[in-house]
Amino acid sequence: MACRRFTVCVEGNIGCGKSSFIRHFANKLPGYLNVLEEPVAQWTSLNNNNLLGMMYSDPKRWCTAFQAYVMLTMSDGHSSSRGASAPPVTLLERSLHSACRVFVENLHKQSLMDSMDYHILMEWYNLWVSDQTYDIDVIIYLRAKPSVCLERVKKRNRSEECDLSLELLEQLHQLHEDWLINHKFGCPSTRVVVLDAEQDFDSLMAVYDREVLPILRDFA
Ligand code: TTP
Repeated sequence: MACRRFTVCVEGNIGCGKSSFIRHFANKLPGYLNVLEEPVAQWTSLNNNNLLGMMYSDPKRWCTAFQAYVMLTMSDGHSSSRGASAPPVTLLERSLHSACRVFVENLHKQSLMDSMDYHILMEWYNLWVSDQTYDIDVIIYLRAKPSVCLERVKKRNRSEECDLSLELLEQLHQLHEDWLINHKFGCPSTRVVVLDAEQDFDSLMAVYDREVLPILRDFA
């Protein structure tokens, strides 16, 4: 019989270090965690099309198709936390929630997404999240200044993000803050743990171990 397990989701701006966080714990607790990295590879190879790149090149034309596909791939991730054979804890990189509450909201706010498209995506979102499959037990918010995120984005040099601006990171930062700190929109979890993600890699991993391992092990 399908059953829900403990679900922890890591959120934060583009470039704040979610992937490093996820990989760190995947290596630390093998077998205990169902780790779901964000499916960026699917977004860059849909029927041999790089939909992420198309969205950055022409957002008005492609943002709705892109966000609809992101939501679909994210919903698969949430579903995999069900099932008797799943490990006890699922660690998700991002969620259906941030795809909507942050990215869809921002595209609409910046008049890049048409209002009709926005309302349709939101109706899908509301339908999905009425099911408890999409509930999150703990959100870990990796909080970093947009300027720090931009440095990291430049350093990793993902081709689709070559023109990514500080302005976009500031908009997305504000929406993460509104969502997770100021509670302006519904939050899918009653527990949000905010971690300063601005330090160097080794200091960060030490902080993450201290703050996050007890949360993950709590469920054993
Ligand atoms: P992120 O989900 O922020 O992943 P990341 O690889 O930047 O994370 P980190 O550096 O913290 O490890 O974004 C991945 C790319 O997908 C980025 O270019 C933003 C884009 N994106 C959207 O445009 N809309 C969305 O709904 C999501 C989830 C991502």
